[in-house]
Amino acid sequence: MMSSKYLIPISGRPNAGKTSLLNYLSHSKKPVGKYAGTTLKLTLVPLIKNLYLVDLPGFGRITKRSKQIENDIKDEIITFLEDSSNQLLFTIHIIDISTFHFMVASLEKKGIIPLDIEMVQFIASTTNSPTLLVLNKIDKANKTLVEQNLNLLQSYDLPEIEFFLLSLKSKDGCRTFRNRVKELTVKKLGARYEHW
Ligand SMILES: Nc1nc2c(ncn2[C@@H]2O[C@H](COP(=O)(O)OP(=O)(O)OP(=O)(O)O)[C@@H](O)[C@H]2O)c(=O)[nH]1
Ligand SMILES: [Mg+2]
Repeated sequence: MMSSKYLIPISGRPNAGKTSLLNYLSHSKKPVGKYAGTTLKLTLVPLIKNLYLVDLPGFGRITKRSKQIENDIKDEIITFLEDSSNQLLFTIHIIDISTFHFMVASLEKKGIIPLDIEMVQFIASTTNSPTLLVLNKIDKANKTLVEQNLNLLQSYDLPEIEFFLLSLKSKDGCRTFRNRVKELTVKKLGARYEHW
């Protein structure tokens, strides 16, 4: 890698739990909220020297905001990913598993590809880096719903992806995920990136 500043972006729809995940990984306390659209600005949070997590604003429907703001956000995310592609170690995409399956079912009736799928495909093609797909809020989903979601995701033509089931509320699966993030970071940047 040429650049001296490395980035790990966290993308996902509004309210999926991006900021909650960032807070967990970086021990920070950025605001999280019940309503979609809590984070509207792209925010860099340091993890360790020269390595930052990037909290991307949620793309898609945002509570009480105009279509124009949603489109501006989408453009901002796309520009960021294109401009910083050589600084990205890998990308984290997060989905709310308690609503994903239902949302996709209603979209499919209209013949629309879900934004999450488009986003993961876009990230892979633009950045050429692997994606970690986090299925969050498993505390709100039973076993059947989890399986339905996994089957659904596997029915799409997705690039090189690793799945993680977790809950940022109960913290189930969080440690495994953190370890994988560290492992990948160390693999890319070396052992001095182990201690965060
Ligand atoms: N039950 C449950 N709630 C969660 C979990 N993770 C996050 N939440 C809640 O979901 C809501 C949204 O979380 P955020 O972290 O703000 O989501 P975000 O993706 O950053 O949302 P925006 O900034 O609006 O795009 C908050 O009320 C969180 O407390 C989880 O694993 N289980
Ligand atoms: Mg947020």
